[in-house]
Amino acid sequence: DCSSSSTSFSVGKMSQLFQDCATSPKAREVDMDRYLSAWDELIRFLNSMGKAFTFVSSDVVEKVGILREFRKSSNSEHYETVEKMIKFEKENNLINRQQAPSKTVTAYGSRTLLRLHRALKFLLILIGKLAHNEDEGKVSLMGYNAYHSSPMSKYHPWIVQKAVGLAVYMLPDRSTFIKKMCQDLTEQQ
Ligand code: 1PZ
Repeated sequence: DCSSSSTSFSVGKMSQLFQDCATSPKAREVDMDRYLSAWDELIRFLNSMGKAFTFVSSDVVEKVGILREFRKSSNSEHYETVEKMIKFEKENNLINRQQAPSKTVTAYGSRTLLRLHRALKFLLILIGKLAHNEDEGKVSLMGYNAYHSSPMSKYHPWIVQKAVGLAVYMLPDRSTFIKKMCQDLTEQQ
C-alpha cells in the first residue's frame, strides 16, 4: 500500500541524497542536512533488517539526532556544512581533547560525524563484496570481513565487536540482501 511504500527504503533515493551532499564544485563542501537525510534513508534499511540490528540503528538514530540538534541550535549556521562545523569546533577548542570531561562534550559534532563516516566506509566495503560475490558468497563472512577491514572496528570495545560478530549471522543470504537493498530498482523492471 501507499503508506508503507512511502516509508520503505529506496537505494536510488539514498544514493541520490549522498550525491546531493556535495555543494557547488567551487565550494566543495558537504551539506549537513542532505548528509543527514541520506542517513535517514540508511536507517530505514537498517530498520528493515530486523530486531538483531536494533543496537546498530538506535546508535545511528542517536548520532543523526545529535547533529540535527546542532542544526536547530543558535549555532546552526556553523553546522551548515561539514567543513564549517570542523572549523567552528576547532576554533572553539571543542575537538581533539585528550579525554571528554563531560557527557555533553562527547556529543560534539565532529566526533559524531567521524563515527558515522567510518560506518559509511564499512557499507562501501560490504557493497563491494556483495557486488563481486567475495568471501565464498557468504554474507555473514562479507559482513564480518567488511567490519574488520573498516576503520570503525578498531575503535569499538570488545563487547561491540562480539555483538557485530553475532549480528552478521542474522544477515540474509546474498540474493535476498541484494533484493532487499535494490527493491525500488527491481520493481521498475
Ligand atoms: C546491516 C549490516 C550490519 C552489519 C553489522 C555492522 C555493525 C556496525 C557496528 C555497529 C555498532 C553499533 C553499536 C554502537 C557503537 C558505538 O559505540 C559506536 C561509537 O560511538 P560512541 O560510543 O563513541 O558514541 N558507534 C559507531 O561506531 C557508529 C556505528 C554505525 C554503524 C552503522 C552501520 C551502517 C551500515 C549499514 C549496513 C547495511
